[in-house]
Amino acid sequence: MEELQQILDQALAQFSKISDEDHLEQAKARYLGRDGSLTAMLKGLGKLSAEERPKAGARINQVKQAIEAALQERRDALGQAKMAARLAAESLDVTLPGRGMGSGGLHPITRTLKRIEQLFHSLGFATTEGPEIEHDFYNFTALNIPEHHPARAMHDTFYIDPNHVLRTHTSPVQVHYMQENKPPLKIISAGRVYRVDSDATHSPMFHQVEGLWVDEEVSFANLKGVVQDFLQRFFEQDDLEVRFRPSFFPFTEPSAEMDMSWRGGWLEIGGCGMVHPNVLKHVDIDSEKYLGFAFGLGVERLAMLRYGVNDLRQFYESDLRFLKQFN
Ligand code: 2U9
Repeated sequence: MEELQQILDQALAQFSKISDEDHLEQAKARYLGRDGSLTAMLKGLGKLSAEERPKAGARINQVKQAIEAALQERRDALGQAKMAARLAAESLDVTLPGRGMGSGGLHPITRTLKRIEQLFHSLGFATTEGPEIEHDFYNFTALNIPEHHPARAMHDTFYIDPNHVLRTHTSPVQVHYMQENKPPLKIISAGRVYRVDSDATHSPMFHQVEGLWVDEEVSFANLKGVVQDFLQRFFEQDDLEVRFRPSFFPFTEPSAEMDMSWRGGWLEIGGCGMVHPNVLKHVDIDSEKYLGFAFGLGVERLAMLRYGVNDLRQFYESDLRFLKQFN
């Protein structure tokens, strides 16, 4: 019986030192396993007399239950310690401030385009779009740009093949529109255009906005009014003045360059004119009955002036420090 007490003391002492679940199960085998010390004692009961056996059996069972209880207690304690360690390791401080998500913004040129379109919509112009790769008929021929005009040269225009170019202006969009719609027409087309040119004020890809108004009675005076009204609203400057200087474009006659008043001087801002009769003829509009005016503005130029940017290339360098300033 003393031996039983020793086994129990030993088991309890051993279990309390174990801090690993696998080791605990191995230790259990030493007492309760097939070759365990307590199992050996149970087997030994047969050698006892019938008188001694029940008492001894009851005592062994008592110790067995005590060992099993201690084992279970230790298992629970180890399980709880394991869970506590895991919770501590994976803990999340829900009181920390959130990291947030970087929200993107519109490119300054996109913002400028939207603003331009909005202002022309309010003047009754519809917006049109067209492809950036154009047949030379739409980019040049229909716009009265003759076969050997320098604008058609390889050093000015990006050719896809001998008959297709990256559009050099947005005017071909208006040619498509005039083929598909009858006057009166009042449209603007804005978008990317391409020219072989690159320095602080020229990018090989840039944006234009062009306006076209074709009707039975439209005049150069209407053109001046529309352009001035647009520029005054775009720059939020009611006393902004516009000046027209005679010029030449193959697709307009008469033609003019447009300047606007800026910091006490004049700044060239675009070109314009009355649509050349040959352009109307190319799209089967009766040039005796209808006439129209057209104008073109450089979008980067407008954006640079409005935002105070002095190098056009900054728009296309994808430098977030620059771009973030507009959002
Ligand atoms: C059609 C007929 C005529 C559009 C015009 C200009 C003059 C012009 C420049 C402004 C700055 C190009 O981006 S820029 O360098 N544009 O000077 N544009 S008249 O004339 C048209 C358009 C469409 C059917």
